[in-house]
Amino acid sequence: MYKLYGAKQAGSQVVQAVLEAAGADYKMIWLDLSKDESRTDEYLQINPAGVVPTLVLPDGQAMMESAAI
Ligand SMILES: N[C@@H](CCC(=O)N[C@@H](CS)C(=O)NCC(=O)O)C(=O)O
Repeated sequence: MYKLYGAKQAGSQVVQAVLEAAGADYKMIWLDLSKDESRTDEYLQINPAGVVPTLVLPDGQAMMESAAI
């Protein structure tokens, strides 16, 4: 299963739309950017840039940059 880290009204919406259109099996993990939830130690280990979106592939690799995803 894919895991998409995203936020409301953020670029992650584009990635979410693609996952929906592809019928992909994914879990959405919402971060509240107003509470700096993309800056926690836990999230920075996944995406050192501290931004969304991050797409974690079924094999555990993390992809960043919405256009690349
Ligand atoms: N070029 C990056 C931009 C990522 C980005 O700046 N995301 C914003 C939301 S749209 C973010 O996470 N901001 C939180 C922050 O900078 O703390 C992409 O397209 O993935």
